[in-house]
Amino acid sequence: MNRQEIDQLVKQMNVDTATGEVDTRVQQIVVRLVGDLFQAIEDLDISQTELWKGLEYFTDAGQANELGLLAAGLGLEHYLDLRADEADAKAGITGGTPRTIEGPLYVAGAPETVGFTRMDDGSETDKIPTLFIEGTVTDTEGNIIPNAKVEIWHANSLGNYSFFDKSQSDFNLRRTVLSNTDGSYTAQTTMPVGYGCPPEGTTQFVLNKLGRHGNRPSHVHYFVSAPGYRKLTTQFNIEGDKYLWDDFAFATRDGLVATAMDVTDATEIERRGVKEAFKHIQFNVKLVKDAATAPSTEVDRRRVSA
Ligand code: MBD
Ligand code: FE
Repeated sequence: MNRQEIDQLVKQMNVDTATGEVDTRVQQIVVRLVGDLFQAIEDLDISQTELWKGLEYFTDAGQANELGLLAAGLGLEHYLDLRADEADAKAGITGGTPRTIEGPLYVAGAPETVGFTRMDDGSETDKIPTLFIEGTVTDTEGNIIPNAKVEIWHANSLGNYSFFDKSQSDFNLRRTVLSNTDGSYTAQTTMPVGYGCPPEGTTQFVLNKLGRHGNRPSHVHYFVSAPGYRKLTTQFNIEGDKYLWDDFAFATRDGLVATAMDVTDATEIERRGVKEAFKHIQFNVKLVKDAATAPSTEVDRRRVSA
């Protein structure tokens, strides 16, 4: 079939058959996607068996709750970031910390403190270095933003995230810290290790078919929000990781690479109240003022709330 015949057929089956109330936006998207699928079947001569294997794949990926992971791995989530950047540029919005993907592993409801937070439950302090993350939240001109909500989450020494990894304590390595009156925040935690897709999972299954790995560099996620500012979804990725610029989720970006400095000075160790040398990362966040003309940065997606 040619495209005209395809579009005619899709319209006959999905538009002309309407007898009830129509959600015109959903109708528009369904008609387009079904037409594009039929076209791909034509162009690639996709067989019936291949089509059913594809649908079975989505069944399995959904049952495994891996569709969010698949969206990251196929670059869909990063593509949406690039589109959001483009929309911002068109609206004349510049500056501020770059955005990058949320990923599928956020959990709402983490414990909240002001200024300082201890993120780890202490179970890994003998295994991996302590990490102090410090930074300020400012506007794009450098004016401090007190009381900004800084939500931080990251993986443990095995690259696993609490809640999804039931062996970890509740909200381990997940915290909300409000910036101080001077705009600063400090998080004491443990060094994250890069995530790898479950090797027997549905996402890695398709990555294998593409000859791709499913690894992320060591990284730390952020949501940063404050009244009057655009919500920022971002991460820093840590210098020195072999996957820094080979991230299966394409989240590493210029301006989001952090260097973990070794701190060995005895007075610094004592001042921090830790026993040994530790790592230190500075991650300052610049928020962009909200404006009526600015595209929204709020994304409504299903998130776990524990
Ligand atoms: C992660 O930790 C992550 O950040 C993404 C994007 C996908 C899988 C695991
Ligand atoms: Fe992550």
